[in-house]
Amino acid sequence: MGIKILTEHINVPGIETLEVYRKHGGYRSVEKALKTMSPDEVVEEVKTSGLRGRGGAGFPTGMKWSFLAKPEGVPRYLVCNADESEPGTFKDRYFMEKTPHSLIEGMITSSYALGANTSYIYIRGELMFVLRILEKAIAEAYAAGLLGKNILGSGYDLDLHVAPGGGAYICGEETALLESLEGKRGNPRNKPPFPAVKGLFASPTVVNNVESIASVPWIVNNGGAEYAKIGIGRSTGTKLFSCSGNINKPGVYEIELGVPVEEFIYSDEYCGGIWKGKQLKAVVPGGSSVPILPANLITKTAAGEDRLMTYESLSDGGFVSGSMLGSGAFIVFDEDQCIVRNTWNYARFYHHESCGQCSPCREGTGWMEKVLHRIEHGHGHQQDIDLLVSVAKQIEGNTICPLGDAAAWPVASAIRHFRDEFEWHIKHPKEAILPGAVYRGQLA
Ligand code: L3W
Ligand code: SF4
Repeated sequence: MGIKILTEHINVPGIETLEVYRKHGGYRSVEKALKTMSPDEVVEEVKTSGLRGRGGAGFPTGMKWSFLAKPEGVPRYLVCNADESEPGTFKDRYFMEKTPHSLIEGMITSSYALGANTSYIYIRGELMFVLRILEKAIAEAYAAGLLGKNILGSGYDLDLHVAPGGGAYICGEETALLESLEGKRGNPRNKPPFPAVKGLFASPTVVNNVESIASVPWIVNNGGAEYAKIGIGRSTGTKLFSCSGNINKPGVYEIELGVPVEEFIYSDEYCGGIWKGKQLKAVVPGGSSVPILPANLITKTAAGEDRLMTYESLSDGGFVSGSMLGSGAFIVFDEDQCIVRNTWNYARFYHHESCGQCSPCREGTGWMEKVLHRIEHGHGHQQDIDLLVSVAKQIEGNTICPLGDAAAWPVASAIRHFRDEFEWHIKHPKEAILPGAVYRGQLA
């Protein structure tokens, strides 16, 4: 069992209450930071820790905090992105539901570091039951003097609000989230300016994922240097993974970054191997927005090295500039899964969720969905495969927000790694549309 930073006490009965949470060391970071550290010292510890954003992009949290503009007389905000909607991602919901005070503690310590006196948790609209859990915990924190005026007699004030979204995936994009929080339609803004300069209500704002914020108390309690010792290379600390698909033990696992992917899939401590002893076909390591990797590339890189659960190791060899660790949604496909059907399913999702502001995304996601639909339903043409690649290329890098790239990558990577499966669908349409029909060529 590796070190547990976020989930050590997650199964303690009553941990969702302030009383039990405090008995297990809860809110120590608030006492330490507010009474013995300056805000800049907290920022320095987070920088030293090497903590990277857990929402998908892996951007260094301390660096983001140090970008926060501090004009005189202008309020600053911390906004927690709890709009978890990425297909395959359910770590933040699980975490908030089980241990809401961990997030609230992280919000107080982080808001203090940033000089924010009003902060928000923007939560996915479908998670009303989690919103109620958070609101109850926030009320307990106010009653105990951990929120509100003059927290623990330190002179620092913080008001914390929970705001539900309306259920649109795009509101998880940080600038769309801010628009939504301001009461407007959740359309992404052009960047720059980044939220750190002009964010909520045009004020400097930091937007961080739930898990990133919840990692801060441990860093404050133990020091950034201790955190940096956990993990490997530039992938420091622990990370939550939402594991789903054809595995024996789906669920949320906290791992020290650097565990070999093979161990993660097959060990009983984590995914427990492929369901019913079937053969592994492919893995989407970081949520539907990242490329799919075939079985032969998920445990070893093209150079034959062990692939590790890190930001650096999980890439598909230059196809995507960023990491494929993404939001930590580890989706496993066994030999009975159809890649074409799955790719169409993703395309349908992105088409539905596109906000429609930019033409490449608005039109391109629709075209990809239609072409994939016809291939999956036995009406594909040979040229459709290159057409899909061409549309994906024209979307990538040409849109306001990353939803365009997120729609293009799964399609382009599925074709890159499973082209023969697409060709089989087109050449054998009557066979391919039979219920349960799967191309098994690449498994031989
Ligand atoms: C100030 C600069 N700030 C960058 C900040 C920026 C943002 C962060 C990362 O997308 C990915 C996306 C999804 N001055 C700055 C700066 N920043 N340069 O750093 O920015 P960026 O643009 O690299 O990414 P992003 O817009 O945050 C996130 C991918 O995550 N994803 C989806 C996740 C979905 C969920 C969910 O449902 N919970 O997490 C999965 O892989 O495709 O590529 O804060 O402001 N010069
Ligand atoms: Fe909207 Fe898509 Fe453009 Fe993002 S890329 S702003 S979702 S149209």
